[in-house]
Amino acid sequence: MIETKQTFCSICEAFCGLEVDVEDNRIREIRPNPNHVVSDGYACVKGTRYDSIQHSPDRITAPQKRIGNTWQTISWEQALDEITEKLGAIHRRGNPQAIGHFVGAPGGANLMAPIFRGALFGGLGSNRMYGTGTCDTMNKFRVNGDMYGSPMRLAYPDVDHTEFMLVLGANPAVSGTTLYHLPRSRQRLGAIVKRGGRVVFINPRRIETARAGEHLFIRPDTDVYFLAAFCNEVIRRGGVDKPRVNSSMKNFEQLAAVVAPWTPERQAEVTGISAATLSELVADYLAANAACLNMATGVNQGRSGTLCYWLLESISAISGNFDRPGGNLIGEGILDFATLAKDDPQMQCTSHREDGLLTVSGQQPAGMLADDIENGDVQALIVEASNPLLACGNPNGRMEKSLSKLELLVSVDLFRNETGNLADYILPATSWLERSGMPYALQSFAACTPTPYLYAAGPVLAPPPDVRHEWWIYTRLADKLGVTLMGNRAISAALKLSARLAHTAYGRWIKIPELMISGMLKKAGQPGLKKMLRDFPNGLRLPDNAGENFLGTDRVLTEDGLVDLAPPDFVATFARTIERYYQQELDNKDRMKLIGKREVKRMNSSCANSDRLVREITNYAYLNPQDAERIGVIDNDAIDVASDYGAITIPVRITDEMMPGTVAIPQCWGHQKADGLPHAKAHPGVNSNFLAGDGRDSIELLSGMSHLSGIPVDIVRSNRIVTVA
Ligand SMILES: Nc1nc2c(c(=O)[nH]1)N[C@H]1C(S)=C(S)[C@@H](COP(=O)(O)OP(=O)(O)OC[C@H]3O[C@@H](n4cnc5c(=O)[nH]c(N)nc54)[C@H](O)[C@@H]3O)O[C@H]1N2
Ligand SMILES: Nc1nc2c(c(=O)[nH]1)N[C@H]1C(S)=C(S)[C@@H](COP(=O)(O)OP(=O)(O)OC[C@H]3O[C@@H](n4cnc5c(=O)[nH]c(N)nc54)[C@H](O)[C@@H]3O)O[C@H]1N2
Ligand code: SF4
Ligand SMILES: [Mo]
Repeated sequence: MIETKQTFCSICEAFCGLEVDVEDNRIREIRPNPNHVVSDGYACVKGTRYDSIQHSPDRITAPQKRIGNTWQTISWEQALDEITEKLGAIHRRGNPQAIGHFVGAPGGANLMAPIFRGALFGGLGSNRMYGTGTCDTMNKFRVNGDMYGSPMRLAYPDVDHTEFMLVLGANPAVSGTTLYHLPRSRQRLGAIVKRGGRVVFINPRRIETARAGEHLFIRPDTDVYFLAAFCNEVIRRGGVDKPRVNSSMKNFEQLAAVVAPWTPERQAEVTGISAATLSELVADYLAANAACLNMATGVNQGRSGTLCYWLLESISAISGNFDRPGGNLIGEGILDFATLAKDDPQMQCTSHREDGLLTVSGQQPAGMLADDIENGDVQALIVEASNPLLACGNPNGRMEKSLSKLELLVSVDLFRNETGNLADYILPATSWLERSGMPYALQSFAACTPTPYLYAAGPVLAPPPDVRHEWWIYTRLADKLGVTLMGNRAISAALKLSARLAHTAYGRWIKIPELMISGMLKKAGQPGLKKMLRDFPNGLRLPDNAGENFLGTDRVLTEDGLVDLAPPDFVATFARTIERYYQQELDNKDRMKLIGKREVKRMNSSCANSDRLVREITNYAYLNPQDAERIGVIDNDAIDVASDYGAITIPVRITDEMMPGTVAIPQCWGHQKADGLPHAKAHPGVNSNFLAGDGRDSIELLSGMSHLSGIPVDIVRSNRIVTVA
């Protein structure tokens, strides 16, 4: 019998509501849920074709151990015993910090995994927690910490109530946005224009989302000059809301001094956005009754991501658009994550590594992983829901050599991806359809959304018998290692007993994730999980954020309760780097710059093995016709692309979507060695991250963010033949 179940898609942060028809524990069909309180009948093809991933014959359904170049299925007891033995040996050498963890994007959408991975590593005494957070957004957490007092005080654009919106370095129609919730993004952004407003996308590529508004090209990695000049113009035009600045902010004069040299004309020299255009944007921004700003990954991944976000938040703050409807708002979630994070030793805004580099919000820089392994600081690594081999800067393939130096590499994943293919053990984890959950904490609990709501789902499918939840895996490891979880012996003992019993005859009474989700909901005065599932299968819409609830309140978590407009580290870094980078921009005007490109049917490397999503056998380098003519190539010809770090050969596609001087290559391809992913291996493409660097010189020092966008490259026509079909 076919049963229809409601859930939400956990692939990207749009978290669209879905209806899944299930028969005999198999998906018959996945459809958008037309009644979902926010996504309202929208879902993309990655969600509706997830059956090709869920039921893939290549899924890992029991623990795997590498023996030479072959893989052997082993029992959980054997896998956990052997892993524990190796981890225990490192621990006994008195070096818990040499045990590391690396989490990828899907790990962020899993509500329980972070709690238990944090508990295990806290108990072990290791803070070597890396992740792709330093590939996408750690700069924002750094700014939040310094300006508002907690990494999790995260502002979002109030899209549905704004009259003017500027979007830098994001492509919501393809990506589903990041760090705020905007399903049906194209319609909702387009609605701003329909109600008489403006939406302007600033991007080196004329992106898919640009159809919802206007588009301006910007030279990659020059946003800091645009934003500095924008801020300066706001001040020069008298756009500062002085009473608010005086009553709830500090260090305005320092901010004004920092941006003072940056005129519209000076920024135009490097950004490609004319002085007149910038001035007109500022005028409209100030004239609008409500105006908001947003920047995302394309800017975050530049060399000045933290400075850019500081300037963006400062513009919003001083112009009176911050904390007002239609501007940039800070959500009042049902849980105050910002206060929790501030007091959590694993999440504090910054802490120093021995080499002087910073971790932000507890995350080590992914760009330092290879160095840290090579100098012995990391000897064992548990990779959860990630594929760092393709995702991270990998100068000429260095990452593979570094990972192979580990004493122990464990991958917790649904598949044997490229990184897992190098591992000693693969532990099979549940998919989002196999667990109870709520949309990513920031959107549901912290209300980083113009449409606050709560949603919860139970499991849609039963996992294969030997597939396990992360909470179980980390708790069993803690048990075998003799580590206390959550610093509390009683809770730790109860969790360990639950994990021991979870897959015995008593298992059906063990509901740890469900208990915890219910507990969180009830603590916040909301209905528990059972009631949510029964009474609100389409979600529970909460009241809109009316604004005026942050500035001047105790929600500002800085010591003096004031928003800091000029954190000293930011001012110093601006002074140290910005003129120097400006000169480099002027000197290298003719050099091409590389950016990434997300594709609708691929989620990083995660969909690469789906025959229903990926049909092309390679990715392409996208070039403007002018550049193509100069290089002497037509569609499908190959080019050699070289950076200071590596070189690749890739076929081209020519399009006037690209800004002249910029090449876009979709990232997270390059599946030549994907022995566990046969469809991906037959559709391999090229890993553009061979062109990205790693180590200290390739990370942004304020936040540990990897420099993955705006990389200078040289391109020539290639003599090598590449296959495109
Ligand atoms: N379909 C799909 N959806 C995804 C993903 C995916 O792989 N596929 N990945 C998910 C993940 S992990 C994340 S973090 C989010 C990211 O979500 P977004 O932040 O929206 O990421 P992108 O779509 O890469 O958009 C970045 C944009 O920045 C532009 N850009 C590059 N360099 C610069 C620059 O220097 N300045 C400016 N102004 N723009 C620049 C690029 O052209 C690109 O359009 O998307 C998520 N959603
Ligand atoms: N040049 C360039 N490089 C980039 C980027 C860019 O814009 N340009 N973007 C960067 C960004 S923002 C990111 S986030 C990274 C993406 O890199 P990652 O975060 O590493 O994401 P994926 O490559 O998709 O790998 C995710 C893995 O998780 C597994 N998985 C899926 N669901 C689950 C689950 O529920 N549980 C477990 N245990 N495993 C699961 C998948 O099978 C897959 O193997 O790439 C980064 N790299
Ligand atoms: S937009 Fe994102 S959340 Fe919605 S269906 Fe597609 S992948 Fe899933
Ligand atoms: Mo990401």
